[in-house]
Amino acid sequence: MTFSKDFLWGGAVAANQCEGAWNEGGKGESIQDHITAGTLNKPRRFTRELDSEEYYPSHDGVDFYHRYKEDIRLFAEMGFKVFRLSIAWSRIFPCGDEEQPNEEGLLFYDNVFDECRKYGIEPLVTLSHFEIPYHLVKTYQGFSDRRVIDFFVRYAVTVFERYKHKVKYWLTFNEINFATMPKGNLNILGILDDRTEDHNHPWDDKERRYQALHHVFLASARAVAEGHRINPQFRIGCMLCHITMYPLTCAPDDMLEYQELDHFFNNFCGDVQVRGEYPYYIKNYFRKNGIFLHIQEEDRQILKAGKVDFYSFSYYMTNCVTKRKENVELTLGNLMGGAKNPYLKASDWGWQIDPQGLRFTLQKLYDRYQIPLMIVENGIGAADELVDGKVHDPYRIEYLRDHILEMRLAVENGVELMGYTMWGPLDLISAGTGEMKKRYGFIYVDRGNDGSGSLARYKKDSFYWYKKVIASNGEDLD
Ligand code: BGP
Repeated sequence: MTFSKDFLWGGAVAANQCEGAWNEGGKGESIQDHITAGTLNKPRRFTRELDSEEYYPSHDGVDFYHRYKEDIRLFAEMGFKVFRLSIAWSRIFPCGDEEQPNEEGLLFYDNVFDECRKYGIEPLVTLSHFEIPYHLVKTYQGFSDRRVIDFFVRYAVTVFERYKHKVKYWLTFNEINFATMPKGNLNILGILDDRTEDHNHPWDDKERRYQALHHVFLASARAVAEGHRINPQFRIGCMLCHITMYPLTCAPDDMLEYQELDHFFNNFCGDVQVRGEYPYYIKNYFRKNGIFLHIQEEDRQILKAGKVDFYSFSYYMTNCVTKRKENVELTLGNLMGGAKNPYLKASDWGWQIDPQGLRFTLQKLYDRYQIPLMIVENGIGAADELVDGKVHDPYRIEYLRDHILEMRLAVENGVELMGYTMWGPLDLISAGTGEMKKRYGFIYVDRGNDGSGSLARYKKDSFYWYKKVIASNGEDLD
């Protein structure tokens, strides 16, 4: 057994990290338009008002809005079968609560999808990738207000109807399980408490956060049901950030700690979206912590009727968990760090590299759900150097090769895997640090952290390598 003939090879981006044109074409402000640039050592900041002294990287992105034709042509040259991108909700409904959509925004994505189709590339569209319209945050405190579910569903139905002949694959909320952490208040749920001074350490009301997440589950489930009604051919998935963890030691305490965190962060949201109901361990957690959610009887029906068709996830790194409080070496990571694994090396941004962990994860997820899986983000952020128009990036080739090899082994073991979209085929703004310097792409973009540079595109060595990988359907990884 190996990759199926129609395996979806490609790459993934998000609107706010590449489009730019933040206030063109009738687009409204999204929360991302208020987040400043940062670095590994200088956290990004959310400013309620735009500050002319600050640099907001989403405003220009890497100018995909104006250069999508060139970029999609380069993806086609690599042989992409699929291109994952998000629709910026605030391009379609600038405030989020209007009755009528913004035609210019709809037209932009018509053009992008037509361009993909021209080359036989399937678009895979995320409806919400950390991009809730800012107006919904200011006026409703995002999804903490039940009315926002209807606004989201209106947006989803609008784009499903409009693109029903152009797009078959959809994801509802990017890394939805981010909302299980206080930091997910803003990005996923659109909650910005007046008492919050630093969005990285927000004022957190757990009950409100989980209530808002309940509303996000409903919004997602209703979108799935509407999507299936509009076009029964649609395949609509959930999307989680799967942070695979290991117990740091074989102490039984560490094993139980691992199980608890794994349930809480990795399994909970997927269980709701795949199985259509809340799992026992989270109900117990709510009970123990005095969290009472308003869940109406019809909500249960909605969750059941809106189960996803496939499970997709991001995978970059792994970490360890332990009950021990002292003498624990720590590591950084995507959304969260953890205890350092002595058997692994890390990227320059401190994310531990663990290809075998990907095989483990695929097998774990398939054991759990037995529905098709898709890896929709995977890659390594590195400080590439452009010299004489060339970028030599053997470290990226090595990272991706090792992960694809493990992915192949999981498929050989019987895991049903639909596709693989590496993260950031085109260098783009880092979500975590707001930098350009942390590059993932096969295509180098001449742009600096401060917004300098010509924005010209250059093919890296990995560009030619990935082209071979796709042409050989994952057989030729050398
Ligand atoms: C995920 C996000 C992406 C992406 C990626 C890499 O959490 O879904 O938007 O950016 O992580 O993270 P970073 O950009 O911080 O390196």
